[in-house]
Amino acid sequence: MQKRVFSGVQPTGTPHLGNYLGAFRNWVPLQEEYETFYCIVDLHTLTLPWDPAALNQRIVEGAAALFAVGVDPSRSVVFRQSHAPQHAELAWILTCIGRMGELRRMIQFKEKSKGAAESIGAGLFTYPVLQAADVLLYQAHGVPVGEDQRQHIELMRDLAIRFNSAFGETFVVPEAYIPKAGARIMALDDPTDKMSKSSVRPNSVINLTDDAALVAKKIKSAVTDSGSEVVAGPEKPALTNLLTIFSLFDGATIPQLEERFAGSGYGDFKTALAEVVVEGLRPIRERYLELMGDPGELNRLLSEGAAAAVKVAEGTMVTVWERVGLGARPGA
Ligand code: AQP
Repeated sequence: MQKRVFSGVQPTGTPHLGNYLGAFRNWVPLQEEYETFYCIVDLHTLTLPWDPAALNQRIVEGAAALFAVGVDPSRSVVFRQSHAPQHAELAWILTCIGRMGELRRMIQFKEKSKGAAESIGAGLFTYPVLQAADVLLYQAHGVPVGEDQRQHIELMRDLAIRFNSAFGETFVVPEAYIPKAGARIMALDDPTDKMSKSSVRPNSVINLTDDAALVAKKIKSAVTDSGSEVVAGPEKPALTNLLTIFSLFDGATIPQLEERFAGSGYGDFKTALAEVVVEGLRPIRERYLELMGDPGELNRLLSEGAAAAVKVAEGTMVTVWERVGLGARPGA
């Protein structure tokens, strides 16, 4: 059987350069080698306050972004998480074998609950278990994600191993596929903070939908480090981030770029960076806008994807039901 890959994106806002460089661009070549499942994880979005009136639009935008970067609906199963109810069902069973202590250690929970741990929704606490269900349902071998998800993949491995040893071999134990470069793109206005969809600082993020003038403006206003040399290094976190972005679009290594920009100031470097990013994003943006012109077709593709996903997910649930002693699945 061809090995499988699963990954997801939350419809929490417009996808950005970090999502693209850390995740989406790596999802495209995997279609050559693997059976690929890419999911708009809408149930995850409910873990923090959300706008019900905007959610559906965000989901369609997430699908458009994936197709615009080159995910091909004829080769990948692209679907909405909430349209495969097995995700929530398996999440419950895994929650019952998950441990409070291991969930309490999740860095994302600590960051996102920021001191409000007592009043935050319980879904934010258990969401890594839903994420484990997302992947384990498809018996995925690989999970291509950015660095921020490493700890959650460790947790899903632990849950799979624990389930297999308690109830018998059921799940493939997945591995994180984290790219060597681009796995953590930082905010343009603060290189200590991850570039994030839900950021309230518009100049911190380059969205895949930003036009050329806006990209240039945001790059021009990006913070830099002290000194004037275009070099990467631990004392130059802002330049390291910008050089990483340059390198991923241009193909040159960071040492080659340092050589290319030796003697240039930050201004010239930023002008060149803006050109490279604008050119790199141009075809994605154009395709995205074209796809967004036909939301009916995007919804049709998502429905087709959901039908294919449910078949695989239900197959896993039939086994899980038997293994945990719930017996035959209704309708199986
Ligand atoms: N800054 C980033 N650099 C590299 N990769 C990143 N990813 C997210 N931010 C960066 C990767 O993008 C994929 C989809 O992310 P997600 O939708 O699951 O959201 P997230 O990881 O919680 O981060 P966001 O996009 O910033 O959203 P919010 O603000 O809602 O938390 C994942 O593979 C992720 O690793």
